[in-house]
Amino acid sequence: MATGEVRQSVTETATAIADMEIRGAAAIAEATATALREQAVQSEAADADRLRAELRAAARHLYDTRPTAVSLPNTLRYVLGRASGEDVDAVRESVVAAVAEFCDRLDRAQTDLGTIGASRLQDGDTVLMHCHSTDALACLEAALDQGKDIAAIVKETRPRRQGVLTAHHLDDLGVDVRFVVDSAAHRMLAEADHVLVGADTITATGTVINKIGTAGLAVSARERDVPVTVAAQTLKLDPETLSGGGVDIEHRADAEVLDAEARTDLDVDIVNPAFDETPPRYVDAIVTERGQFPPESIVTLMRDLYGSEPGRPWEE
Ligand code: RI2
Repeated sequence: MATGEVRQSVTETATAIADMEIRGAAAIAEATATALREQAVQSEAADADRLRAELRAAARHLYDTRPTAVSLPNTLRYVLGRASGEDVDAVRESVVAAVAEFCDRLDRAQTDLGTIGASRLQDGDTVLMHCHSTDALACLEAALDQGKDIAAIVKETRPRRQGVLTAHHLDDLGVDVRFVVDSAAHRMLAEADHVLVGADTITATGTVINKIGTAGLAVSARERDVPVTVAAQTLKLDPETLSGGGVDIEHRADAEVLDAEARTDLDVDIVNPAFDETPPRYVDAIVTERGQFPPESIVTLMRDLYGSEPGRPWEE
């Protein structure tokens, strides 16, 4: 199919995801679903097969933006798997309905997960957070709603400093926040009762793929006897890892680490992996909307939800 038939709303969403104007696994999922709906609504396809081909092309375009967060391919699976019907209007309507249902489930999942995660936090606790995760924040917000007094230590999260977003969010909620540079994490763990982070992807072995710095934080937390909770709705479970597949870790631009001026006359390789892998033994619980699980047992839930052969309908 000619690229021109991928609607502008899809290419704009893809660019916004690649540039991280839209970021965070849940936000990427919602934007991806919405872009597929716009493709269906705006399409001038003459028949059902043509519209399905356009949707697959739009999905490929979105898929190619960021490689690590599995919420993106899981969203494509959800919507494309429901693009059914004999004629073009029926396919269009099925996509619109699927996206509405998907976005509703996304919101409910985060609310339900928040309530479950909040049960792990006690009145008076201090929570140490890394990066910016709406799933992790949902747990903290639910704990506040339950009347618990929770304080936070927020890590800056170099290079893109998403910790600033978390600090703003918590400050707006009236939480007592201490903001620290990443290298202060080990020291500050002495004053924390919990580490609470999100996830971009969870593998079948219970390995947590999250923003770079999570793995080191989790290892330090174990050394300090601070429990590590990962808040991740089931959209973050990667069914392709059920058959042993790995997760592609995104490497981003040098300029995120050092700006052009700092790089002048500097002949070094800058390495900028956006994510790292935390082994399951350093994680106490993965909190999902279906309950909280020891990481080693997440494989059962993954199989129940996705089956063992998830497929890639956008490649068909
Ligand atoms: P929610 C973010 O990645 C962070 O790693 C965060 O923990 C994760 O997405 C999940 O975000 P990035 O998009 O879905 O900033 O919990 O690279 O909002």
